[in-house]
Parts: sequence; structure tokens; C-alpha cells
Amino acid sequence: MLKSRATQVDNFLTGYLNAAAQNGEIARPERLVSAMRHGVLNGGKRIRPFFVMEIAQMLGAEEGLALYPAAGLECLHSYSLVHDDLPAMDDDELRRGKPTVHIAYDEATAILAGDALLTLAFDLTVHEKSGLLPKTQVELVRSLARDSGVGGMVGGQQLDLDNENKDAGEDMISRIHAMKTGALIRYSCEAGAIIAGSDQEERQNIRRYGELVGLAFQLADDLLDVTSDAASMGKATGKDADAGKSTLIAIHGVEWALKRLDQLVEEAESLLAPYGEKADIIRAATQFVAKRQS
Ligand code: GRG
Repeated sequence: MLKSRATQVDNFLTGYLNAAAQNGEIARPERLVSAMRHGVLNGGKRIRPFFVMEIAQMLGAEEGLALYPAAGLECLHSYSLVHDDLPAMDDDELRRGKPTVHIAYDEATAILAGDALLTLAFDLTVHEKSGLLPKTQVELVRSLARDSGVGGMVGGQQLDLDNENKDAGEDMISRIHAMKTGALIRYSCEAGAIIAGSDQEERQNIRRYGELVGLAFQLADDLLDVTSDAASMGKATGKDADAGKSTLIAIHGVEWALKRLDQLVEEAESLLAPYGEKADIIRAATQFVAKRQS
């Protein structure tokens, strides 16, 4: 289900980064372009571009119209992972089973590759070849900036850092999840509605759907941490694999998390009712997010 969209995005980004470097659209510091490739073309699931493209399609947008903003969103997501892996943040040496960008290159290059992926995200979203009307591009950029910035992903990351090694409490944990992980997933869904030219009511409905999927995504991620901990230690502990980070599972336990996931999926799917069979692929994706194994 995800695979064909992932291939489309990978092919697009490979072609774009190669061509843009060759024809001078991205003036060549080859080391930087290479580090950007390492950060973005490394086997990610491409869940966010999938939602942009499939929701646009479900709502009647012309095929292909969502490709540039979808690829842009993946660049932005990849930037966040490159920076999240840095020594000053999570200090990770592996990402998607391969050396992180600062390990494969160096720290300064990883910072710059992240910066360049972030700016490329906006470049692609307003690209003249996207086929999108300028008004649509502006709406996308506004939403993307809002959901990825201080009131969204980056703000959530700061709150996460502020609460490290503290008993964060349920409200704060939920807020961190909604901002740090949820906001970009919500944007991925809303972007599909913006591209399809939805009215405000439909846009709000899809945004709410995205919010619920974002929460399910994070909870599934926390469950994966618990099960991978359990696999390595022989028992479920309810503790997050990321040392120092509080999770809802540590507070409420695994049983609660499984039930909560079902509730989130049910509520999210109820918002798809108006779209009948056209929403089948999005329904399957909702299930995939909640039950994912990686
Ligand atoms: C450093 C500005 C800045 C932000 C970092 C999103 C984020 C904020 C950090 C990622 C930390 C993390 C592992 C969060 C858990 C959920 C998550 C975003 C997982 C990775 O997303 P996937 O599963 O990854 O879509 P792939 O590899 O498939 O792209």
C-alpha cells in the first residue's frame, strides 16, 4: 500500500537532487548534496507524503498534483531526524539501520544538510513546476510553517528537552506528542485537503482526522519501544526505550495503550464516513499506522 507512493517519492527526490545539483539549481557543494541524499534517501516509510497524496486523491485532486508538496514534506521530516540524531540532541549513531548523517559525514555538515533539507521543503512546496495555483502554494506554506515551527514540531522538541528526566505528567506528555510528532502528520492530511481545494469545513474535518492519526502514530511508536525493550530484556516494563523520557504507557500500561489505539482508530475512521469507498486506502493506512511494526 505504502510502497508505490514511497517509490514515487524516492524516484522524484533522487531525480530532483541529481538534476538540481547538475544544472546548478542547487549550486554544488557536492559534500552537502551528498549528505542531504544520505539524510533523505535512506529507506524511510514515507508515511507523510503517502497521506498528502492519497488524501488529495480521495478528495478528487488530479493525480500528480500533490507530488511536489509531498516530497517537500518528506525533506522536512528528514531534516528533523538528521537534527534529532545530533550529539546535542539524541546523539544517535544509527537511523533506519544506517549511520546517521553526522557519523557518515561530520557534525557541521549534518547541521547544514538538515538546514538545506528544511529550506528545500519550502522550495518544493512553492515550485513553479508543481502545477499548483499560487493561492494553494501559499496556503500549504503557511500550514507547513505553522505545524513544523515553534507552535508545532520544533516547539514540541523544545518541550521534550525541557521535560527530560522529569515526571512530565499526562497533559504535558500529550502536548509534546501532539506538537512534536502529531503536527506534521496532521499537516500531511490537511495538505491533501488544501491541494484538493476543500472548503473550510472539510479541511477542519481532515485536520482532525490527521490529529487522531498523529496521536495513534506516537502511541504505536511508544508500544514498539516497549515491545523491543521486552524482546531484549525478556519482559514488558512499561518504560520508554529513550532513557529519561516519560510516556503514556509508563503511566497507564500496555493494555490501556492498546485500547486507546483502538479508540483513536475508530474515531479517525468515523471522520472518513462521508467518503465511502474512496476512503478505503486511507482506512487501511489508519490501521497500518496503529499496528505498525517499524
Ligand atoms: C530536531 C527540530 C527537531 C525536531 C525533531 C520528530 C522529531 C522532532 C524527532 C524524532 C524523534 C522520534 C524518533 C519520534 C518518534 C516518532 C517519529 C517521528 C518517528 C520517525 O518517523 P517515521 O516512523 O520514520 O515515519 P521513517 O524512518 O519511516 O521516516
